[in-house]
Amino acid sequence: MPTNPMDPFTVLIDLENGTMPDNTNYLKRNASDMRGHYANNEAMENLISDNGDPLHYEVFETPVPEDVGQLMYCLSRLQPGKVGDEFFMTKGHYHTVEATAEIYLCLKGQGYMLMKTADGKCAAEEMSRGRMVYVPPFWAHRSVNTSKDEPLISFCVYPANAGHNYGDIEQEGFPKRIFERDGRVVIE
Ligand code: PAN
Ligand code: ZN
Repeated sequence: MPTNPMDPFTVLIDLENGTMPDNTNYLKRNASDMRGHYANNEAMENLISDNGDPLHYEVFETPVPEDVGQLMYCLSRLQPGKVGDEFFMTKGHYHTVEATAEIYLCLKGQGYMLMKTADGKCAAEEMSRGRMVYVPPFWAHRSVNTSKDEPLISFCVYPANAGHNYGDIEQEGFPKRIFERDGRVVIE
């Protein structure tokens, strides 16, 4: 028996609105937090100045201890929109402990999980209600909302000791981006 066992608990998830009403951790990123991540920097500056620095995405958590054996979980809610013709997306990251996987269960919306490895592999898996994306160990991941008017909502679960490495993605980017061209979703 561990010396300090945790008690079981439940958490309410609002499946309709994609929130965790009793969250104790709330992270919000606006357009200005995403500078440098999109292909068109000028479109990003215009979005910030002309549209009041709109909300990009939110993450709701009720964290558990970041210990080996624990599972961290969160609700991720990514707004629809575009920077130029590139769809809104999350920053994306590797896990600091690289050999840790993650499960994303899409609860609502439409989009893709873009994934890449440090040695150049890239993948895009579709996200839609009820579809689960398995992000294997060593794969950086970023979600992209391709809907015109609906948030992309996912429930994520990953080892609590995984940590987040944003710096490498800020430098490397992803080999592919997702655009709207002539009304179609294009990955290139
Ligand atoms: C998710 C992400 C969440 C926000 O919980 O952290 O979707 O994306 P960024 O972390 O890239 O800003 C996850 O992958 N956790 O490991
Ligand atoms: Zn992750």
